[in-house]
Amino acid sequence: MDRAIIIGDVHGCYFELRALLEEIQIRPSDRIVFVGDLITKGPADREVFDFVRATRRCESVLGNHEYDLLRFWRRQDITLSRPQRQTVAALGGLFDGYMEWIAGLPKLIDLGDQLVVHAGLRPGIALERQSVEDLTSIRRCGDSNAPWFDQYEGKTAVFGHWVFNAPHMTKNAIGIDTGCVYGGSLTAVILPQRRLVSIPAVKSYSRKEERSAGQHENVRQASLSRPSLHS
Ligand SMILES: [Mn+2]
Repeated sequence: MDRAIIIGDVHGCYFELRALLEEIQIRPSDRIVFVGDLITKGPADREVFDFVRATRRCESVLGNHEYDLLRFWRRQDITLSRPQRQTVAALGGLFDGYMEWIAGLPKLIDLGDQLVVHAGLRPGIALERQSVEDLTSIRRCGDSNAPWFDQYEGKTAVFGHWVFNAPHMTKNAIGIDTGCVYGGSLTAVILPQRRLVSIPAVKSYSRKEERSAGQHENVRQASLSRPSLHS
């Protein structure tokens, strides 16, 4: 049976990515889909970008960090965070080429029975009307300010962005960012079986304080609730 392997936020953790693919025993017929945030905060941004670009069956949706770099490249009004500036430096003279590739990434991939997005979907809004900001950054919404995935009832969405201690699996949403770059693990979910595979991080590559300024409020709010929140 053809499988889709959905991989959580890599954030430059190339070693763990290769170990994860090894553990899964990738087959030629597998479709490999990343939830975005391939880069920033980790040790090997270029290697991860190069691997995903060069491997024909790999795809990725746009993450908030790719989106921020894209806006910076397009000279839109954005101030990069320190980890993002380090990524720009790591990409060096090849930055333009990487950004041309990033500019072509989809914001959402529809696998048929499941969707793949970076952050999530705004409940009650049609797929084609979801904003790029919501798709790459949504966390909480509505009058209750509850997590989007506790309110969403559409086609099963596989997402990253929200760091969980363990994969968060419900009928309509599967969260697979288990915080590899913070010393957690890199997780994949294999569809349609919903089998989870995780590889522990070799070490913590980034402290959780290193976030862009605009996210601090979310983080304070999240520290009161059970699942920990990081970008
Ligand atoms: Mn993110």
